Amino acid sequence: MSAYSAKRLRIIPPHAEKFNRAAEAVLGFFMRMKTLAELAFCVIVSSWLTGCDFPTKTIPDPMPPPFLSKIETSLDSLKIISSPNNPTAATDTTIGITAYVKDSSGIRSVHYSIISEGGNTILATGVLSDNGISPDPVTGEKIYTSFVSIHVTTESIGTNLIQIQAENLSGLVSSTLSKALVLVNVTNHAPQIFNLVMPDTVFVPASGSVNVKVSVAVADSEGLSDITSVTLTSQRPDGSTVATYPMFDDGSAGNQPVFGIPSGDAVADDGVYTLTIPLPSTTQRNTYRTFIFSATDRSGAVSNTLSKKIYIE
Ligand SMILES: [Ca+2]
Ligand SMILES: [Ca+2]
Repeated sequence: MSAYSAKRLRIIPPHAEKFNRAAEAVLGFFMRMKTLAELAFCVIVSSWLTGCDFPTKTIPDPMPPPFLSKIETSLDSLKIISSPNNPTAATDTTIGITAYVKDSSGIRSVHYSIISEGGNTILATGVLSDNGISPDPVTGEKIYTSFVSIHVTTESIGTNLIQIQAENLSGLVSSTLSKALVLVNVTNHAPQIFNLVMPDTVFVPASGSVNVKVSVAVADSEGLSDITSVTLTSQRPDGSTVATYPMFDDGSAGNQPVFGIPSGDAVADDGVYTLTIPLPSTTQRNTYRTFIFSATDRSGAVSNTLSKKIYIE
């Protein structure tokens, strides 16, 4: 082969080929190091520019609902005169309600409800305003105000609740903030209970259970709707309390939660309150329990008490 041909074919000796591969490996190593160094440099500079938050990804908190920080009312309690013959005398009144709201996205509405003790009657419901129109003094400061007229009946005597909720423009609703509004009947009379009906002795069966029915009649000068509770308290011979149970004037409409059976009441809303107590076969025999009865009205007045022993055989 001529010198020309050898040059054209670029014949490379073996030791030169090893040298080339080593050179390529060293070059590749430095290129990778250069890339890593550039990356590290970017991270350091970016962290410095962004307050060291890069490259961590943070998940933003979900938008919080509005927050009610305080309720103020122009009165906490109201004395009224109420009787069955004059149930709403001097009881139409106006109360100022103010709610303090915190929210970052804007408030759509602030609702109020005034609910009677036990939640059976809504005395008033509506919205509070932050429009700068009297009684709201300043618009847009997130203090919501309104005058609310309430019409009081015998059902609203007692501890009513003013409940406030706010909704923001995102549709998120605050938790309910409540404040008591106590309506006191200054001419109230305590209830009376009478005509207690219950067995002297009960025989516990060898298996299953036996039902013991007890009832008591209640009266109140302000009417039966003034009664909020009639209770039976069971005591051991040493005077310690076993439990206090509610009694019912429901005409045995459905099971009562106390024992999961109907109350045994004969007629609904006649002022005779009843409770049926199931005694299982495991009940302790040859002892007695003392049952004590009383009633409470909407003004918190407690009746006389009646008590009677029941022997368990
Ligand atoms: Ca009463
Ligand atoms: Ca009844």
